[in-house]
Amino acid sequence: MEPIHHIIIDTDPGIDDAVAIAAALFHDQIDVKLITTVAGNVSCDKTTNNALKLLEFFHSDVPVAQGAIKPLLRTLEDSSHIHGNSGLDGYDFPHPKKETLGIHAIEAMRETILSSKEPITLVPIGPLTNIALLLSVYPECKQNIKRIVFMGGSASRGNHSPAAEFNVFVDPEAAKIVLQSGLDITMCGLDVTSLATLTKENVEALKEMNRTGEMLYGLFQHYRGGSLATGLHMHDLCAIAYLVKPELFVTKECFVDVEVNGRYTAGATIVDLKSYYQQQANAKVCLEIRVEEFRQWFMEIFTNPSIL
Ligand SMILES: [Ca+2]
Repeated sequence: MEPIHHIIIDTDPGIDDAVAIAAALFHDQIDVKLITTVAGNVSCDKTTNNALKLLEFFHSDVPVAQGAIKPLLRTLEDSSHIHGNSGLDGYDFPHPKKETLGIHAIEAMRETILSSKEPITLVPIGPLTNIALLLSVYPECKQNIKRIVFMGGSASRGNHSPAAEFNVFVDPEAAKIVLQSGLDITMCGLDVTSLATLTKENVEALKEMNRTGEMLYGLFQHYRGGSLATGLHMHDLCAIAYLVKPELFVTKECFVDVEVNGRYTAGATIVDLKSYYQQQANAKVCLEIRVEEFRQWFMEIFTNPSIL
């Protein structure tokens, strides 16, 4: 099958990022053109190294470009308590021989977007720093960006502060720039991603399947995004699932903005489901997910005999 989604993944691996990257690489409807890295779960040096390790593990020739080393205005607050000190604790990857492109992520994105015959979908699964920079420095790229499907935000509560989801919390100003870009935007936030868990049975089934399953199993033993007893959160994988299985999600188009000033609420996404503000809708927000079918989809991808 010809791929129908030509994407750039902007990422901060991160254990759930590793799962999302693997799913995208293995999926025959997805053509991953470029992977760019950003500071988030851990420092950008580490997220870049992790992206290189993963791609080498998958024998992938998808290029990697390193991006922003810190949020636009703020100091990085990482989440190594969830993903481990390296960001990918739990599997002993060899030191990668693969190297980055040697140009900044926004330069690499610009070249990829402007030279692509097909419009590009951006799939940010970390803080939105690189995407905000790209749209600010090279707005001409917008003409060949089909849409943005990002993991982040929440229509309800947060997971890094009472009000804010981690990716938006880390760089609220960047998220605001992206949401105000006028592009076609889908938000996969905590309303669906905190429900999108893998069960202990799913994880056990992976273990014996193939070397990817063995690798992910190792990472999952160290992942603190949920637990094996209550389910492991596959936040970032939801953005990939939305691309190829949008029927698993209930969405609503509405006005979304980001609180950047609040003492307690900085990084909160204001999702105006009831149009209190009478503002034009600027994003499609995922509100419900069919979790059982999400798990089935996950298992079909990762237990496919053709994968590594
Ligand atoms: Ca991530």
